[in-house]
Amino acid sequence: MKQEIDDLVGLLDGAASNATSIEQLSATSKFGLAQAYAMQKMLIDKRLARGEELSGLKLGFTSKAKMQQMGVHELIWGRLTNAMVVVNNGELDFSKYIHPRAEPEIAFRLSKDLADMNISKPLECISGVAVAIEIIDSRYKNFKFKLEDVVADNCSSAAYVLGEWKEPETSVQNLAITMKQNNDVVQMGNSDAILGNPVESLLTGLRLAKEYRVPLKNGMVILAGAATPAVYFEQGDRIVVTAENLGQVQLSSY
Ligand code: OOG
Ligand code: MG
Repeated sequence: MKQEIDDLVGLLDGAASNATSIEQLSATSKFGLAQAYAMQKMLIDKRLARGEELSGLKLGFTSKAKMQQMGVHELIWGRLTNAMVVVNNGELDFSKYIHPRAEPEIAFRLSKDLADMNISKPLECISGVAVAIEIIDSRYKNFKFKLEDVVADNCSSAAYVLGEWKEPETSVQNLAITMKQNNDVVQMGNSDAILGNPVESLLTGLRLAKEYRVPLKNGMVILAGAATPAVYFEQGDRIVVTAENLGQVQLSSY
């Protein structure tokens, strides 16, 4: 079993490194959700051993729109690393991904280490809020997976871009969000699609980090989950996400 799990994690790691999709692991191996989270940790530990650094945590399937698009109806979470960061207005090397999709996100920046936080006072736990773009790139063929598959695959995490940080007091409730692909508006949504209020996502992320001992530190980021379905984009495309109160964030691909 241990060898099999190591091999499955190796398959996911190889798929991400070589930008080559693989069959769903659940098609041929039986493993549960707890095992999937353990595999996710093993997968990220490989990246950390290669010199990447943990940069935060992301939530997934925090909106009905995303659940419906992907057919998974449970909240999931994954780990972010510094290798996933693309600067605002920066460029993404399309050849490094399998079939990337973009989605609009809200990001929180932590103001202290998790160990020093009082989660009942969320405003004190953050030093900023920002609009963000997340690039997801399932390592599975046709971007199709079951819950355990996507969790083991670190929730399809591939890259993220953060807009300018705004004051922590900036309201993230009931914000209109739009995503443009080149000159077309491809998604419109509202921040309240994220668990009724993105702050709920922040709190959920902090609770999960405590439960699973994810060593979140001052300055790290929590991505709240997309408010709208994700969109495929092509090499050369430009993605722009705008959120009321938070401004704009942009990414091009080459
Ligand atoms: C899983 C990741 C979901 C979100 O914001 O809901 C996610 C996927 O859709 O491939 O990042
Ligand atoms: Mg996301």
